[in-house]
Amino acid sequence: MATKLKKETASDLESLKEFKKLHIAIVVAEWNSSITYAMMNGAIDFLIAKGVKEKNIEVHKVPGAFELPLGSQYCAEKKNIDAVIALGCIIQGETRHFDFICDACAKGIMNVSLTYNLPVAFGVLTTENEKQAKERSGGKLGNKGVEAAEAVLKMLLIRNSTI
Ligand code: DLZ
Repeated sequence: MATKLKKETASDLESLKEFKKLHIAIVVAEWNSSITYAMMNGAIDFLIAKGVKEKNIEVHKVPGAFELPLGSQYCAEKKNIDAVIALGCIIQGETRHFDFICDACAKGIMNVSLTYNLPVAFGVLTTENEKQAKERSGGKLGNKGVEAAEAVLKMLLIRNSTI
């Protein structure tokens, strides 16, 4: 059975010792790894800063963003996992690959989240080029890996304030 948090409001992220009990899985795509690993490092640092224990954060690598839904499902099936953070970076190329991968990835991750009733963050950049991706993975526009990590913590708080 996954850990139960005490009831807290979603805006109360600063001071939650309950985060120490959480087990979080990060599923990260190896495609565009200079980007996705920067997102992963941002997510890990954020979780630890909020009180999640490093030993309770597990990282699983999948080949590309197309594999993120199944990788997330493998993690969601594990009874001790409280939330999953899926991280990827899909960069527009010359073919229609981009559209198919984005679409499959987004729908697949949402399916896992709803099927397993578990927060599964969509930390996937869908950019026109590498420059835009760099700006969003620790550059001037922040780090979407951090935002994905924040999203799952907030969803766990929302879950515990509604049940
Ligand atoms: C094939 C492919 C392409 C063209 N582009 C990307 C990308 O920008 N980002 C990404 O994460 N993965 C890409 N892939 C790989 C697919 O996600 C997938 O790994 C392969 O099609 C094998 O199923």
